[in-house]
Amino acid sequence: MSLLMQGKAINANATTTGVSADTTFVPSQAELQARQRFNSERLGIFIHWGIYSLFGQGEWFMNDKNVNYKEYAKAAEAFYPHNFNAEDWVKAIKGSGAKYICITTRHHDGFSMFGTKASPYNIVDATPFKRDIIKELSDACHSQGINLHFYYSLLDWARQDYPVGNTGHGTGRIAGLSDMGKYTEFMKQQLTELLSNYGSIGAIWFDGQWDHKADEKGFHWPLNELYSLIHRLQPSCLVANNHHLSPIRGEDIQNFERDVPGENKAGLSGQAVGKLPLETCETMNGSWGYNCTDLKYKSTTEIVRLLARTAGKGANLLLNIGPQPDGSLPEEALKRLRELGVWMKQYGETIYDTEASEIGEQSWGPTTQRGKTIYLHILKETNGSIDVPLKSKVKKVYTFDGKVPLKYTRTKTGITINSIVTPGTSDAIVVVELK
Ligand code: H79
Repeated sequence: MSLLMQGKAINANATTTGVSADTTFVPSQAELQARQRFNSERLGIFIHWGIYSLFGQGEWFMNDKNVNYKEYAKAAEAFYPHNFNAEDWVKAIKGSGAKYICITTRHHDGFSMFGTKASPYNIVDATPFKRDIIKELSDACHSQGINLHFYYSLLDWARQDYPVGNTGHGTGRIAGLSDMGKYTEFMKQQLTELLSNYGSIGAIWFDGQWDHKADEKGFHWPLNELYSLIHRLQPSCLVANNHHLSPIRGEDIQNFERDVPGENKAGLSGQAVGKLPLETCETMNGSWGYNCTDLKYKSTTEIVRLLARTAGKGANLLLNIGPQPDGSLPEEALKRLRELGVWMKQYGETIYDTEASEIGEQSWGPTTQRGKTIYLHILKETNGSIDVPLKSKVKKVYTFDGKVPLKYTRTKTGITINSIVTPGTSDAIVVVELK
């Protein structure tokens, strides 16, 4: 925790990002406090919603099927999510035990899901629905008491002024019309709106920086400008950037896409784990935006285990839902929110406001710690005992459920706990109290 309080704990790594970092940046007190708040929350819900939901093939549909941006825009004219109810969304999400919501305000397709004066291509001006769903959601979040974060794409497959990068080559933009200065002004205007019209915002979550590689001559992401604008408009608003690289100054969160920090199974998160608050984002099924052919949802048990594993690394889990074109959340997602809520009510104490313990992750599962209390999350079948490497002296060992004392013996490297009954539950939790 204490490291989070030090400005110098930020890893300045400008050379690998193609971005000129502000080496003089020092986070404000409000920002440092917000990092601590974020770092205690442990569970957030990600929402990927845009006009792409109408196509039912995820948020990369425009790129994947090389849809001309003018044809794609016709979906806006048919976007009328009559079942959207922000209060219901927030109630269901809060019920899961999540402490924050991160929603796509504008994804790579370039469509703004909020009322913006920077472009007519937005939910208020370009759809028959005409409602600012971000406004409705922010009102519901503030009244129900849950933090709201904004996803914001740095790349845009529909704007001529955005210099074409590694993606969106088949969306009909004419080369030679790019103007990064103009595009930067557009982003700054939108970020100003997002941080002026929707109350207090917990974080801006950037994505898409990887669309331009560092070595491309003449191209520079204006991150300094964007970050300092955010810090100036809302000093407690955190900056996250899902660039799959080490964080640079001005950022507050290190993101890992589809991976527990330190693992790189999905291939997007090879960067070293740093000292900033950590966040893993992952889908409930296999898609971010609504995908009508993807009904392969993770079980609640799998999600609970992922949550225990991310918490065991000292990271938050940002768990995604892709709302349907009518504005409702898929029933399978609602079911998991309810089931997660039941689990968090009972076991949240072992997740919220914890940190990675000195034990780390063992063959039987991850561990979390608050003060002198360590929680062993036993996720795998054991043969009746587990070895726990431990330097500190032990006061008591007992089951979290029912507080039943467990016998243990000292070993050279720690303790061996006997009479471990691995249950049929998602996570058998044993508490170790240190002296
Ligand atoms: O918003 C969700 C996704 O749409 C977005 N991030 C999550 C949170 C996302 N975009 N891309 N990806 C996820 C996968 C990244 C693929 C990449 Fe590449 C591989 C980026 C860089 C290497 C392929 C090659 C795409 C661009 C270049």
